[in-house]
Amino acid sequence: MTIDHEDAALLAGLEALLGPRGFTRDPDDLAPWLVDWRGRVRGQALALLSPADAGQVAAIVRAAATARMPLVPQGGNTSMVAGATPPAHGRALIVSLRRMRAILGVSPEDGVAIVEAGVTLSALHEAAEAVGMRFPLSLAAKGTATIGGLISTNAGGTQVLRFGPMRALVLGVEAVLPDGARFDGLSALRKDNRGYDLRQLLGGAEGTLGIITAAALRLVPAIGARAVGWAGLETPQAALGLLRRLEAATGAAVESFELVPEVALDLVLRHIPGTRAPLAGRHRWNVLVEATAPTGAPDPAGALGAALAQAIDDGLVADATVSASEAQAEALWKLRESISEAERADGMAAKHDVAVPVSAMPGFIESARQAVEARFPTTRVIAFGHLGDGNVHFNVRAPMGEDGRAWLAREGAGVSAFVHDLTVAAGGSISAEHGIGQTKLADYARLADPARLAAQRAIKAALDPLGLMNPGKLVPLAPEPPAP
Ligand code: FAD
Ligand code: 2HG
Ligand code: ZN
Repeated sequence: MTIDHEDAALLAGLEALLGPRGFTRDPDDLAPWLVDWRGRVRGQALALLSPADAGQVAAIVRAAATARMPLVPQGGNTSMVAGATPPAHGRALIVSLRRMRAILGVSPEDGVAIVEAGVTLSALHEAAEAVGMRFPLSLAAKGTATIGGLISTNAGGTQVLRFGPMRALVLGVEAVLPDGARFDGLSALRKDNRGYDLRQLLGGAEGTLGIITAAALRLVPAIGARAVGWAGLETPQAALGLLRRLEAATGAAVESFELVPEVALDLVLRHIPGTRAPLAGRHRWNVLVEATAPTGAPDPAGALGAALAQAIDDGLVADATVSASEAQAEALWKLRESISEAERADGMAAKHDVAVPVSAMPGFIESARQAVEARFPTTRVIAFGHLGDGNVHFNVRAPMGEDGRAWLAREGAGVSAFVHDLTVAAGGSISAEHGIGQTKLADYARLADPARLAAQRAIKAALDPLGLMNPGKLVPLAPEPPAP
């Protein structure tokens, strides 16, 4: 990319501000951050900026506004929708929050952790556990995904059933707005009714309204015990029936309920070293369920085991097991959490993250699979995930033996449009938890309610009139007015 005189001056100023640890233009340093986690979307950037504190973030944003330079906020770059991947054309700078990883405070009394935006989810888990608390949101990318990225995508994960998504856990944020102003909303008040809630607006904004530099997050007491069960059954409908039974039988101790089709388990067993089948036989569908108990309460393994045994006797479940140790619990979770990695190792897929009303999801999974396989013969559907939230990842894999990348380039948009049309027809959302990013932008623009789009564009224009914050993500451009 050629650089004009003004951009060269901007880059020199930023290099002086950030120093060698915070500024690089070396192609080898940039390479991993120019491509999305799935390896589907590539972009380009003039430099990778890694500020050390919120003051440096504000200085970057002000300098970029003066130079009309687009900025792409980036955390762990684990986005499933290429939300943190810079644009393929034009000028942009990546602003990585990864150096800002201080745990600023953890208060068991207030049930609050205050952390910088670059802290990983795993580091937050550890900090909370160290004081007898826990942060009740988890997902497979926890070692890499950052608090800033999780808030900006309003991430879900495997505990939404009980604790809600990221937005429900954010008590306050500190952010730099597109004009360089610093918004200090870290006070973590449990009640605060001063009008529009900027904290919630920045949550799920995918970096289009500013850069989050720190957050105050809700903690809950650490658990006393947990039990993880794995059940094999015939249909998603049976799985949902099982969830309702388990909730009743365990006194609402269920906090995760994840659907795993046979095909996903097969991929994990084939591609992920150290995994083994949890049950003796094979089952078209499986669920992983976790039940927890507070300190001092009876171990939930008893109630969970009894309820699963009853479900077998009643013919709802074919076979089941309950973890007898923490190592067994971890081994069962590894089967569920490795699905994305195993699917990636297996080849390309058109990925979808759909929500429909919970009770409609079993029917949707079956009817949408049949429709996709009829319309795109030889593709292979893999639908897994958060059944209890009415959200599955309805991924469509390339036909066997085809070059997956070529197939995706040729058919991907058509397959996704087809799946998204079915989702909207079922009253659903084309993004349950991953966001819109780049990969869902066209279908979002095509299918979203016009009032929603207009309000979203108005908010973007009001807060980021120059359109410099993560352009090309989340907010579709308004259509060109018709020629006179
Ligand atoms: P990035 O990918 O770096 O960025 C994501 C978005 O946030 C981008 O738009 C970026 O511009 C913006 N952003 C990042 N940091 C900031 C900041 N400080 N300020 C403003 N904007 C910012 N997601 C789920 O919801 N549920 C799951 O179960 C789940 N499982 C996953 C499993 C795997 C194996 C992987 C790879 C991903 C998974 N994801 C899941 C998706 C992903 O982990 C989440 O979207 C996560 O929130 C992204 O965090 P990140 O730090 O990697 O953000
Ligand atoms: C999960 O639930 C993630 O494991 C990733 O949201 C989903 O890889 C996917 O499609
Ligand atoms: Zn998910």
